[in-house]
Amino acid sequence: MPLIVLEGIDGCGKTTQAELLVATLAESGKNARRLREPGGTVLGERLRSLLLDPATTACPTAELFTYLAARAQLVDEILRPALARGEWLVLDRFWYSTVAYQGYGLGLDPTAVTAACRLAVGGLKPDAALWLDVPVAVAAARRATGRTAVDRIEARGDAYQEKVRSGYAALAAAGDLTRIDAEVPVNELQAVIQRAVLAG
Ligand code: T5A
Repeated sequence: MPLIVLEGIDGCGKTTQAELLVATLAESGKNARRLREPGGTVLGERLRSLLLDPATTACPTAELFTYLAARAQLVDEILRPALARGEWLVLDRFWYSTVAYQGYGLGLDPTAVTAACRLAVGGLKPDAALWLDVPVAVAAARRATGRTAVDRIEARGDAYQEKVRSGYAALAAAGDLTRIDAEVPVNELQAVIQRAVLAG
């Protein structure tokens, strides 16, 4: 099961869990690493800076295609070659984020967004895609303890995060994501994720 995706609203705890999962996989002898979206390539990291910079102005469609450009490059330059070498990849966000954030969050047609995502990933399918679900207020409190600067997407506030969460719920209802209750301590969540990944 080499491609594992963790998803969720801002501050749900994905990055913490992605790092723990990579460590567990490495301990069991797997060649594993974490990659983040947008990012992971020179182009992707540059686009990430633009996308998260509060000084950037981008209409919803421009934002959509910028995320997709970062993803297309990551798939082509990093994901496919690494998977072909047998590496295990833990991906901090994938196309589900685009449907949730730009589709449900910004009001672009989720069906059209999904079709555009399909083009960007060229048929690449994860072996497990887990949605770490927490209420918006819990994620906001976690973010507040963890970091200082608020990026362009986070600055949209709780009402936006609620729409994004409803997008994840729709993806889970459609069978695209497996929902995991993430409103639990880090070590408990780690055990649940490990079981879900190993069960796959
Ligand atoms: N985006 C992304 C789009 O709009 N469209 C797209 O297509 C894509 C790919 C990317 C931004 O871009 C948007 C989404 C994002 O807004 P990001 O870095 O992925 O940026 O965004 P964040 O989700 O904000 O990443 P964070 O690192 O801030 O949050 P995480 O990864 O969810 O949470 P984490 O692990 O850093 O934890 C946050 C804090 O909570 C604590 C941690 O110690 C930390 O302090 N914590 C817990 N506390 C209690 N219990 C637990 N179980 C905890 N787990 C973690």
